[in-house]
Formats: sequence, C-alpha cells, structure tokens
Amino acid sequence: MKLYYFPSPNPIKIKFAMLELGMDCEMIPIDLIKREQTQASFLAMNPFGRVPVLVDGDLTLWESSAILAYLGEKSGRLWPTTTAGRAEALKWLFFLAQHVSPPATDLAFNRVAAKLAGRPSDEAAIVRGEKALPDVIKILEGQLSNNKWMLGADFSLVDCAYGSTLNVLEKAQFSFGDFPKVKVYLDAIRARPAWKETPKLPML
Ligand SMILES: N[C@@H](CCC(=O)N[C@@H](CS)C(=O)NCC(=O)O)C(=O)O
Repeated sequence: MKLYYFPSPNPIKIKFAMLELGMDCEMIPIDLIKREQTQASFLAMNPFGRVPVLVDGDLTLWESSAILAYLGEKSGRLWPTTTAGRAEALKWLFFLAQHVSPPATDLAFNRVAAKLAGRPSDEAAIVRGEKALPDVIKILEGQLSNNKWMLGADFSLVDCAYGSTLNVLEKAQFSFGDFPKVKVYLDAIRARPAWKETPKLPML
C-alpha cells in the first residue's frame, strides 16, 4: 500500500492506525507548505487536493474516515465484527467528520497551522470554533464516562481518528478543564507506542 502523507492531523490518523495494525506502507510525502497537493498528478488521485490518500492495488481512496473503515474491513482487526458494531463505528466517524472536525479545524488552522502556511489567522473562525466545541466535546465526555475507548472496552480504529483530532485541539489551546474523561482518554492514546512512532509536525 502507498500512503500519501504530510505529518498533519488527518494523515496522522492513518499512519497511527497502520502502525497499530502492524501494516506496512510506502510513505509518499506531499508537502502541503510547497502546495504539492495542487499538482495535477496529485489531483488526479484526489480531485479535492487533500491528504491522506491511500493506494492499495486498484483502489485509490481519500477521506480519512473511509480509509480507516477500509483498513478495518481489510485487516479484520481493531474494527467491530458485528453489523451493529460496525454501524456504531461509522456513527462515531461521521460524528467526528461532521461535527467535531469543522470547529476543531477553525481553531487548529488559525492557532497552529496558519503561521506555518504563511496565511493570516482568522479571528472570527477562532471565536466560532470556541463557541461550537463545548457542545460536541460534551458528547464525547458522556461516551467516555462509561467506556475506556470510544467503542467500549477495546481500542479501535475509531480511537486513531479521535486521538489525532483531540491532540491538535489541545495544541490549539482548547481547554479540556470541563471534560476530564476526554483528557484522560487523549493521554491514554498518546501513551501508545504506535502514536509515539507516528511522524508528526513538531508542534503536534
Ligand atoms: N475530510 C478530509 C480532510 C483532509 C484534510 O483536510 N487534510 C489536510 C491535511 S490535515 C489537507 O490536505 N490540507 C490541504 C489543503 O487544505 O490544501 C479527511 O478526513 O481526510
């Protein structure tokens, strides 16, 4: 498999997952600072010009949640074995993509990445993100009040996704003071050897 990579939050989810699964991949760097994601050869793989992209034989797949689901189906590991369990995993991945990532990106891009990208920081987006986040992080706090990991007692690929997003949120100065279970969960993810091995930007 080939993984088109920049050491930023969405690609991190996939490399972290592959390390957890013990799956090998060829890492192909796409330098977002040099705007390599806008080159025609890359846009031919992902017309939206974003990383990660996974290539496995004839399959070229983008969108990190879809890639995680694919890795779970392919390996049969760190992924529920029942139809209902897999639906639950997808529910949390959709919730992340639809409700957590947009405000997290508002904060993370403008507090962490804008400088790196040589772009101005958008203060209105920071305010919007800070306002929206408590309502969604509260949902995670509830889930983690009864469960060690997002799907229950067992670590899964869903946690690879949430770990990366929550990590960048903390680096973007979001306070987990009102969400102690989420903070314990994030620290448990960052204590995992696979997380430590995953290449990340220095600020992550
Ligand atoms: N929904 C996509 C988001 C991917 C994404 O935004 N990736 C960022 C890096 S973390 C990117 O490639 N940004 C390049 C750009 O915005 O031009 C996913 O989950 O894979």
